Amino acid sequence: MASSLTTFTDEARIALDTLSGRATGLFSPSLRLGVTGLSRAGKTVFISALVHNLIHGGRLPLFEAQKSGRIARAFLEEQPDDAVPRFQYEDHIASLVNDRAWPDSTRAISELRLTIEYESASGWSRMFSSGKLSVDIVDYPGEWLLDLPLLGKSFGDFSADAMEMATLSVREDLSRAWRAISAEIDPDADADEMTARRLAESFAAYLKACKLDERALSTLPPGRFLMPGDLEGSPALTFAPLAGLDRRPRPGSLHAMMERRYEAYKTYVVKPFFREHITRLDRQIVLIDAMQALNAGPGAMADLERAVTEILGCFRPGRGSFLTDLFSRRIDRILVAATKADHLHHESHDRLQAIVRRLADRAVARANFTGADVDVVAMAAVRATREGTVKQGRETLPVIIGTPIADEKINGETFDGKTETAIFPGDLPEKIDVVFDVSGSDHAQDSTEPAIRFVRFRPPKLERTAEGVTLSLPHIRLDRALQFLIGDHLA
Ligand SMILES: Nc1nc2c(ncn2[C@@H]2O[C@H](COP(=O)(O)OP(=O)(O)OP(=O)(O)O)[C@@H](O)[C@H]2O)c(=O)[nH]1
Ligand SMILES: [Mg+2]
Repeated sequence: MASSLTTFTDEARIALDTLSGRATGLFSPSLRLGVTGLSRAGKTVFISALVHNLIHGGRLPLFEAQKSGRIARAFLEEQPDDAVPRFQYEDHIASLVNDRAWPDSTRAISELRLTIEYESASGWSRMFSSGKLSVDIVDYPGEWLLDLPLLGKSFGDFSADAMEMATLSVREDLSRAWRAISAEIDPDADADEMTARRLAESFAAYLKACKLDERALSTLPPGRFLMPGDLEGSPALTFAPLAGLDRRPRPGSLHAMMERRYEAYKTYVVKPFFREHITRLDRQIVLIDAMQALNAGPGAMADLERAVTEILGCFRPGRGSFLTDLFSRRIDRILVAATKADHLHHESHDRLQAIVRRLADRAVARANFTGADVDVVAMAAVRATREGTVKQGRETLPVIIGTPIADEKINGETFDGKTETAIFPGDLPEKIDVVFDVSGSDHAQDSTEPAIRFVRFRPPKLERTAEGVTLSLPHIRLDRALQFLIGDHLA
């Protein structure tokens, strides 16, 4: 009797929660915006700059609601999810603005609620709508997202795919040590913890090597191998793909052990993450570090394209995909954004955008993907450079001017982190085909001079008005990104 009473009250409470949830949804609409990208792509900087510009009324001419003066106020509110770490906006801004240093790497999920009070554009909706929109911004590692395809793969498929990727020319040397260890191992031998650990560690070392700067390769799953968080050392992270799997695992064998751990990884890591976070998103921005991939050559570009293809496939799986059933809401707009465009002179910004467009179009065509609007932008969430010209003989060269970070080098010169320097960044090619042409990749990677000269700059010194008020962070096309991601909800 007592237990059925509890059940009744519980159910009643759930029903009430749902009702009040609906009611809140009605009076204060909210929009969940996912921000992802592989590590160092620029997620933290993007969110910080976006929020800072909205709160401080930054210059956003392409963001219609702001341009037409309809935004009354934007402010931070308590986020709705108590169990998710808060995006530490104040810390990141302090480091960007006060220290002129880039914020620390974040490497996990975090969330922030930004509420915008606005006036509706049409008189009709002004009468009915509350003019308040809460944007829940969720920052999460792209590496975790790339785990999603694992849900549809058996341990055998996962192993076969990993082996195939490992022997591609861009990865073949990095994976050699792991492949050597794995070749000596008999999957049918008795399960042994030390063997499992040795395999998992060498596999993780290979994945980490792929990420290093000069290679700039995007990662392969499992994503938590690079960012284990509190799962470090747990059995669910102590496995690796195996070579030569041609039959069902014998109970008690290494094969059986690895398979069980792989399934545990899917159950305890991958599924909860998607259920709790990804399936609730409305809008998504995917940040890519195209500059770094361009610098590393066509092999890295092809690899980036593969990662974007997989990422897009996760958001809007087409019919017949096992992922379709997992989604409760549907993402209807996705923006693929190349950040750090302030490393190029503005004449090259459109070329960078064209490169991203090509990459995204091909990714959309290849991914099993339906429905959502996909747009692209070349932008800089925080513009660290200004533009100028330098006379060299008779020529006038377009340059970018900024303060290179201490210990950055160009042509043998090492910077001290204090001096402003003009740099001729080079141009992106007019014909964008060459940056995708893998057939010429050996040549491109061998050539000592990359097409663009790339140094990292410190964040900019912020201008102050005559009254001593600090202006908001400068950017390139951040307003265009904002318009696409949330503009229609402020109409
Ligand atoms: N010049 C310039 N550099 C940028 C910009 N955005 C990011 N960067 C550089 O890229 C680095 C990584 O940016 P983050 O925003 O920390 O990247 P993240 O994706 O949050 O990285 P993780 O937290 O490690 O996953 C920064 O430390 C900057 O050096 C930008 O708009 N302009
Ligand atoms: Mg971050």
